Amino acid sequence: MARKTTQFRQLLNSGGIEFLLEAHDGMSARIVEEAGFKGIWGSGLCISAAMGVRDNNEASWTQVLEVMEFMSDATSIPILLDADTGYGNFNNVRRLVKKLEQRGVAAMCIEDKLFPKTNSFIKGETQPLADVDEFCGKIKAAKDTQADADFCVVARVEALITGQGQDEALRRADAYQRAGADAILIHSKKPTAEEILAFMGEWRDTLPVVIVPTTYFNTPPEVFAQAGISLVIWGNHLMRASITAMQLTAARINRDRSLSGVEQEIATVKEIFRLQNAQELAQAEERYLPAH
Ligand code: SPV
Ligand code: MG
Repeated sequence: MARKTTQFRQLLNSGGIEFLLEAHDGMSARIVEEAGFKGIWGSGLCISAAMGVRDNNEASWTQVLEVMEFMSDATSIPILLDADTGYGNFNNVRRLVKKLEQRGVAAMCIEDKLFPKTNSFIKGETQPLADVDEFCGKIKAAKDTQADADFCVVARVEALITGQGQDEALRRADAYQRAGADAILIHSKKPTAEEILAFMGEWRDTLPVVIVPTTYFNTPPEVFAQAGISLVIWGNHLMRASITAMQLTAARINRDRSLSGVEQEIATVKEIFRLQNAQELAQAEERYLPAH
């Protein structure tokens, strides 16, 4: 099997449209792979939510790194980490790239905002953008640091989120391409894909484009494919699904003071063991533990 970095680069450059699904820990990452996805989005929103903190860099970057290591160890498909702003300046980005490569993370996405960031769906218009040259320095620093030529840096443009318009989005995407980014993520919080499609109409460059259609979820994937989008990220849906499942289950157990109502609705304990690959340990015990 190709290196995870190579797998991710192939996804970006497949010539067609590919899809990543969000995961936020080892278990959810394994579930994404089992479902048949070819790659995983390490969502900053969902990783922080799983920790019970906000998407404002309240979790430290090494805490995120620890989660990434569990996710990477649990899977054989590539992970694109949502690395927010890179957790500092170019120098923090350099160290981040080194550590991500050591832990088997195939790619990272950095966004042109300021540390500490705020989620794009919280008062997006009021969020300050990074200076273009400063952000280009981060991209260059990342590309100069990576040891594996296939490690990918996705540059995320937030100009549409902050309401600065297409010209600014295109100016930034162009600068990030020239700085060496491997792909552009153009983000939008509109309920339709209109501004994304308008961006694609102007973006005549060769760099692959990545989108996160959380708010324009009704757009059929064929529309994205026709627009020339390379990678679609389903950004937060395992976290949201698990929140609903946990809320319903907690309320029911509390109300019934009994497990009988939920037992048929939830995964078995055996299913947990299967997902943890308990079988492999049983076989290893046969092999390595002394027989009694
Ligand atoms: C994330 O999943 O953390 C993202 C996408 O960055 S968004 O929440 O839309 O900003
Ligand atoms: Mg994020």
